[in-house]
Amino acid sequence: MASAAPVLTLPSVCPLDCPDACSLEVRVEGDRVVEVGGTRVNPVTDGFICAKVRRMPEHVHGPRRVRYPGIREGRKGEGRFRRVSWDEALSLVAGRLSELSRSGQGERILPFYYGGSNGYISHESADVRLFTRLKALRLARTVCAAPSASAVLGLYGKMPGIALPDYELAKLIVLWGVNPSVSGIHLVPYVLEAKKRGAKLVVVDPRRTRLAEHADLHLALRPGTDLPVALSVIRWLFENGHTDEDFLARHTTGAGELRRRAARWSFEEAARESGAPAADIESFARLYAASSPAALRCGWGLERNRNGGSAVAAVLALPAVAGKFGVRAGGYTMSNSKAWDLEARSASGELPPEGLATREVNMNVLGRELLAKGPDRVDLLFVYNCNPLSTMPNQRKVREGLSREDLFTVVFDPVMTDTAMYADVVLPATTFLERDEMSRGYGAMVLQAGKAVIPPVGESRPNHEVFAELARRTGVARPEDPETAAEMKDAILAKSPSGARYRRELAEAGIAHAFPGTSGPVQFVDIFPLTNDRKAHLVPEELDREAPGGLYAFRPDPATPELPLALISPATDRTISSMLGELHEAQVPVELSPADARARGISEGDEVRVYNELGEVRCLARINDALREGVALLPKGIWRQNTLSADGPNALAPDTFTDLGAGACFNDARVQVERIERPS
Ligand SMILES: Nc1nc2c(c(=O)[nH]1)N[C@H]1C(S)=C(S)[C@@H](COP(=O)(O)OP(=O)(O)OC[C@H]3O[C@@H](n4cnc5c(=O)[nH]c(N)nc54)[C@H](O)[C@@H]3O)O[C@H]1N2
Ligand SMILES: Nc1nc2c(c(=O)[nH]1)N[C@H]1C(S)=C(S)[C@@H](COP(=O)(O)OP(=O)(O)OC[C@H]3O[C@@H](n4cnc5c(=O)[nH]c(N)nc54)[C@H](O)[C@@H]3O)O[C@H]1N2
Ligand SMILES: [Mo]
Repeated sequence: MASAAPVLTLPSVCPLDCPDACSLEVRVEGDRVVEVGGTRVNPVTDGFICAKVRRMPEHVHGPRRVRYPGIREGRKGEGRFRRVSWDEALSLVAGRLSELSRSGQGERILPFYYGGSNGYISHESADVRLFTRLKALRLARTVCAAPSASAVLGLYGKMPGIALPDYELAKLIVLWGVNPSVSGIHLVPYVLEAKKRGAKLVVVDPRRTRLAEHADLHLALRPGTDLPVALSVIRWLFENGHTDEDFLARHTTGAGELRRRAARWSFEEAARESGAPAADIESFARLYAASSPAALRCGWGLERNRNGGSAVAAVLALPAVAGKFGVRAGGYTMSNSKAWDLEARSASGELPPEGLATREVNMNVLGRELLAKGPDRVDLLFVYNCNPLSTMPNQRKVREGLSREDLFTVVFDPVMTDTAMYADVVLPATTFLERDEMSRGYGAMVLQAGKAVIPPVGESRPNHEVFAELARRTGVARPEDPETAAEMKDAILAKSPSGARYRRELAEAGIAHAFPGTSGPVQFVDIFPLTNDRKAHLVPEELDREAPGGLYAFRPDPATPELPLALISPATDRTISSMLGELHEAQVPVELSPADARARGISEGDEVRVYNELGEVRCLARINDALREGVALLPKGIWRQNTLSADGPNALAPDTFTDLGAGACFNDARVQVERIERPS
């Protein structure tokens, strides 16, 4: 029977954790989302979006959607819940929160969140207000970008980078530890256009990515060895007169010290550590010295190991040393999130002074924290905007922690994630299509505000509503607190020096630009480092103190003869971190290079065990000739249904810290792979 539901096409904005911040157009029939596509409101979106967000309708209305609050029945991890009212669920949760907070045990409450949907309204706002006033533990949000943010902050004070559209003007593009074909697809057309206009392309990545197929040079280095490669290029630039002395004198500090620290890295030494041929590293150095504008897109693949912070710092020092700034498309792009002087935390309401700050927990050691006894024991875990069982290191420990019978776990999510299966209370969250949001890109330098396109599915509620209600029920709400999305948005804009302009542009065009009227800023012309003296600090003191052995000190590969393979776990085009993973039932194989597979008698489709001292994953094998020898791959964010043993790469990822920023060392996982013999 034909339905009479009206069909509407409504604008929206993608707030998911991706550089591109797409402007969307959503087709809605009655209360259902039926199609999601891109528009040109954000010029970077250019009318197209990724395949995974096109599947939002299935995510919003799918069978794994959490529609009602639930209280656990059965054992932790079984995922059986009894439907309850919001009132019952919230009074239970608020009761536990109040009990701990009022008895001076706020530090037994761990709020646990990351990006989820990256919007300003949905995190670091009403949530932080609630948990700070309850004197709960504080969370160091270090799972991603902590080492790179430390490096950028130290060298350039988070100066924004080259705008994505400017890449088409470059004569040389370097993609370093980044895979835009998957992780930010709107850069790709600009790269291909630049190539068409004669630009050279260099890719630095342990595997031959899709864009590496188009590259003039591909440095297939061993994971974790970017630092010696970058330092050897820096050494060569200094020794062969390819530095811009005038620029170094006027705009930098620490050039002499950087030169000293790079001196030991000949191309041959860098080749020995990285496995990339010395002649190729030298070709790259010569090409970089000779080309302008040279655009360097630094990604996050190189940060996720013991040397990650120093590696990013050395890579980002390249344009300063070689004098590549000062022209459009010359310089670097890392994260552009700091193009905005917007902050939800300070706008969310009055918070206790810093001096009263509670203990901070590093999210990368969630498992350890949940298993701690004594004064540091966590009694209440509140997870939102995050799926830690899939995404945090040392999965076995996280699972053990979540299994603790005396831990009270709340999971607030739109879908029944692997983590939610371990909850005592599940709360249904709206997706971004069911609530108002304001969000910015960290690649595309645009700010957009989106309105709900359908009513909340089931009884789901947006974050800000639930955290405001919990604040009321725990007695920490104040009459002047901004509560609705509109109030939050107003408060955030009101705190920003540029807020009035953003508000006007949002009202007029639905989009605000960080650098209106241009394709983007020119580094060291329009914008300068946001350091105290407006100079680039090539060996910043604070980073030098923090890094073990000092900044730019190389820590060797953790492989052993028993665990020789480096397991990397990059982004895939199926999911965004683990999000949308519920839509993928198929087995996800571990990928091996042909040589490594042959040496182990492994053929395509075999069942294998991938193991190290932390755990063992049983899965299928795929032979991939795009991987260099010695590197294995299992993508990030896979769910329990995707492997034979119901776990993923994080079962093998150590919970050690990067040299800067105490970030995650996912790609320091060293493993062995073995074929599982079938009894015949
Ligand atoms: N489709 C999709 N898009 C995403 C995401 C997603 O999960 N799916 N995630 C989003 C998030 S949260 C982030 S942080 C970004 C991340 O986006 P990217 O920076 O692209 O990050 P990764 O996919 O982790 O890794 C990029 C590349 O680094 C390579 N790599 C691994 N180890 C090393 C190394 O030691 N050195 C070098 N040079 N390369 C190495 C990998 O092979 C991979 O090709 O993407 C965002 N966009
Ligand atoms: N092995 C390995 N692991 C990795 C990485 C890696 O490279 N290798 N990369 C890491 C990186 S880069 C990142 S950023 C982290 C990300 O790790 P997570 O922060 O866990 O990210 P997601 O898997 O996207 O989980 C976000 C969750 O938030 C939910 N959500 C979305 N919108 C809302 C909302 O409005 N409200 C609420 N309450 N919930 C919402 C989604 O449904 C989803 O379950 O993963 C890390 N994990
Ligand atoms: Mo990330």
